[in-house]
Amino acid sequence: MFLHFGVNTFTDREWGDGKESPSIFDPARLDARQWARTAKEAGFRAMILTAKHHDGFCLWPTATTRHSVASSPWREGGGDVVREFVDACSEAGLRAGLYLSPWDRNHPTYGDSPAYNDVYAAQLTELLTRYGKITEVWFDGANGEGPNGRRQVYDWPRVFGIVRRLQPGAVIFSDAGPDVRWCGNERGVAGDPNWSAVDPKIVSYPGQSGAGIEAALQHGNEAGTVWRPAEVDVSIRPGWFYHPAQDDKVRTIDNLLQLYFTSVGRNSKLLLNVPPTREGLVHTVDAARLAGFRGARDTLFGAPVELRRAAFRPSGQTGAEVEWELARPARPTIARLAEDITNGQRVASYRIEGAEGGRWRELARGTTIGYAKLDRITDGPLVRRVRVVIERALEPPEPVSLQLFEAR
Ligand code: FUL
Repeated sequence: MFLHFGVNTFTDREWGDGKESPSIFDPARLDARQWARTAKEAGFRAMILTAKHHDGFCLWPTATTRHSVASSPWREGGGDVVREFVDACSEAGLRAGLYLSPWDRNHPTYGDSPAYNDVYAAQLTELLTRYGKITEVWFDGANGEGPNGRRQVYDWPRVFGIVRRLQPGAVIFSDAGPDVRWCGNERGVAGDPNWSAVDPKIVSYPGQSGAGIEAALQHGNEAGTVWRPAEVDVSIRPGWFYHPAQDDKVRTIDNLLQLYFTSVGRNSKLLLNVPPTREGLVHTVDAARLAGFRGARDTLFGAPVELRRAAFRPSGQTGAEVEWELARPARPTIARLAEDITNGQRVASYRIEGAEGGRWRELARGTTIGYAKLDRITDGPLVRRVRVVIERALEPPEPVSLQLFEAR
């Protein structure tokens, strides 16, 4: 779960200009445990907080600027949102991640490249040394000019090096990874196909734009040499920050399910943004939708079909069939395929077929599989046997695994 929170929450804006007074930051009932409880109950495994957005306001008391919670009335200037966030994560058994915007519309050094790069490095160092284990660090691609049109040149190798040194276990997210890549849009839709490998020369720094970038982020590259799976970030509301006028525009349960199928179901990870309110709480509408989303997933995946693997038949160099028998005849509504990604990702196209007696009927077809591929089977037949026909693989295929679910 992604949490966008900061001065924009109080000004009703999406991008602050850095001129906000810290005096507006005063979330009267801020309760990071409520965020964590909501996330945990909905089945999330990690939370990522905007420690600093483009406006430059820091949610922790930093030595690098006065533009922070320390200058706000909240907890009389003695508060630390990042601390409360990481503590709530660890109490709830959730992993903690942080977003630190490189673009900073407040800091006076911004645009003076070496000076600001030192500030940014110091901010990152504070975040990665004071708060225990951080499992993901999120680097945004959005980037604008500093005062007087000065263009800030970031030092990405230095930034990534700081994360590696201070939190060697953390996953680094950006358009250009190095560990996890942006999926290329904010609509919640990973590419089809979606390869976890990329050609690192195509998107080489965060915020790069131009022809072919979006497609490279969406699809990865079947001939890619670097493993950089896609992450899908999308908001439960039209905006990333909380706006009261959007309380009736929170995504429906059906819409959230669709997102699940176009992200997790396409070999990606879902990072769903749920922005806290001005009070500092997840809104009741959002919390109710998340609970409904969880319930809907429990129903959809609640009745697994018992399968017994019957055969694995390689065909040629790049094809294969994997066949299963059902313990009893069933009418599956969802198929979940997985490759053993410790051996990379190989399948480029497949179909799933089922048979009751003799004739095989197509239930679903697709391109890449990866760690997870979900297919919905609508109006499918009753079947006693199923098979996955791997039509094309990059290397001789390994047996894929299959789970089937029935409607409850
Ligand atoms: C974008 C930012 O400009 C948005 O405000 C938001 O943080 C989104 C996740 O990334 O690049």
